Amino acid sequence: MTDKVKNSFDASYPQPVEWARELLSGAKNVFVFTGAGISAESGIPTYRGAGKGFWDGLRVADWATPQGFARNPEGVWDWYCRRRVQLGSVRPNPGHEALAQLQRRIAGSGGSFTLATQNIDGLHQTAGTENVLELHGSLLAVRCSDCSYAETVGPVALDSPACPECGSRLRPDVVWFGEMLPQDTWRAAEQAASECDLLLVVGTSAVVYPAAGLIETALAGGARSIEVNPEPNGFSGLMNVSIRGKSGEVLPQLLGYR
Ligand code: BJW
Repeated sequence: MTDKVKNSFDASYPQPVEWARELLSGAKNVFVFTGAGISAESGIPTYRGAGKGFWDGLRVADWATPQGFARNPEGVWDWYCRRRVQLGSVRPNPGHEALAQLQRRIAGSGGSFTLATQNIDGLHQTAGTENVLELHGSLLAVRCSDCSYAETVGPVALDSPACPECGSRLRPDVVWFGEMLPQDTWRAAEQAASECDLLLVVGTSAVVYPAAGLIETALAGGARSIEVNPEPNGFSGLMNVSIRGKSGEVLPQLLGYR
């Protein structure tokens, strides 16, 4: 692979998709970091963005913080139940599927592939990606507010939120603002980001920390970088290649699966 790496806005360089393909073909350790945008074409709204984020007009502090849950446990529980049930009718899209195939291709050629997602919808796993690092937990699981009890429940509504082990209140197994990320998952993601030679960032506004810091970790380690997003984020200027488009269309094209 050529030593020259330039931003895709450089007119003397190939089209972003071709250039990104070249970076990918020379990569041995790939780290993929995804956000809500990859599931948008599956019908799950993103969090942010005027007129298109499902948090538009919602007081986040009421729904996605431990304090909000403490004030209104039943309302918050029901809100998450409704969102969990909706997951029963969504399917992975070609973007999720292309990444699952990329993992198989890289594993088959002796390389390493790690996917860390901020998403809580389980669609990477349904598409076939293995060992997904769920940085913000899972909407398909619940856990106890007090003890270590946790359970995967699938896309169902539960009306009895008492822990079967200690009787305390169950809660969604997601990470709310002000809460620590699951530490083993976080450590694994940091290690993979620091060791990768290719970073692929898909469908995130990259404003939520510490997750977004994985981008900085990978870049600080010298990784080449590709982003796929219809819109720029705060890290776009640092990427080697920025592909402006929907991940369900771009990823199959980029990865050669369509
Ligand atoms: C497409 C597309 C298509 C559209 N194709 N793309 C440092 C600095 C400042 C603040 C902090 C900091 N460190 C910590 C903080 C506080 C806070 C934070 O980051 N706040 C910022 C928002 C200011 N972080 C935390 O509180 C975290 N915990 C923590 O730091 O603990 C440390 C600690 C704790 C206690 C004591 C001491 C220290 C926890 C963060 C938890 C985030 N949880 C949520 C909610 C999950 C549950 C739920 O769903 O209800 O996770 S927030 C929400 O945002 C969700 C997401 O995973 C996360 C990221 O969003 P994402 O994925 O980027 O989505 P969007 O909507 O923002 O962007 C979508 C993108 O897709 C856009 O770019 C579109 O263009 C694109 N797109 N269509 C491709 N078709």
